Amino acid sequence: MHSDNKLWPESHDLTKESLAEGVMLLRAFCREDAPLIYSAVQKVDSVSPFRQMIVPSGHTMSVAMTNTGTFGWTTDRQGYRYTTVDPATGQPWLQMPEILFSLARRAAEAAHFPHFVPNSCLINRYSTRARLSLHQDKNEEDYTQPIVSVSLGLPATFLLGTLRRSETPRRIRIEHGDVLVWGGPARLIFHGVAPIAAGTHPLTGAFRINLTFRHVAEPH
Ligand code: MD3
Ligand code: FE
Repeated sequence: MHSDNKLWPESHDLTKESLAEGVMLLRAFCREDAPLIYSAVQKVDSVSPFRQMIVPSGHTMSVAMTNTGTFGWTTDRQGYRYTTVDPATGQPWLQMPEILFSLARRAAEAAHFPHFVPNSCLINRYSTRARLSLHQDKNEEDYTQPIVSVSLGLPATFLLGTLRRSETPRRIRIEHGDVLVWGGPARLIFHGVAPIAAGTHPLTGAFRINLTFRHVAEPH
């Protein structure tokens, strides 16, 4: 248990807050389900292990990634893309566990996107100092559906930018169990994650885990 508030500050209550047009923050939305969600993450890891991917510049990402669902996001020296097969195993990504699918649907619905059908879930694992620099998510080719982001474990400072890379992003503290829904005008904003501070979380240990649920357009 983490009853000592000096070691683990009290968490947020369940609230719904609009951070910007199209950005809804659902505090503590999945805190109760977190152990089950984390078990599903471990199952995904057993099929397609977390790995640090290489970006086209040749640098290795500090964040380790895996995927579940029909499509998985990957990068290598050739570029960013969605694939149906995990390049590391030659096997399909694990079918999205029902607990993850239903969580994403419920969160989207709470943020007024009632028809969200995720077919891709990218799972990011951050250890101490891992970060994600400011970027846009542009590989899905379907910007009518939202992205649902679920955070577990160590807290993070989320960088909430605008449609312009040059504008200074807002810093939003995201904690275990928080869910963010990004849609409409927010779908193409620049965003990132500041370096994760060292710590230990009762469920995830030394990690922060983020799941992003997406609807990826079928190849045409
Ligand atoms: C806003 N992940 O995987 S989740 C990513 O915490 C990514 O691991 C971060 O950015 C993380 O691409 C942030 C929040 C998020 C995800 C996708 C978005 C915000 C977004 C796409 C468009 C706009
Ligand atoms: Fe992103």
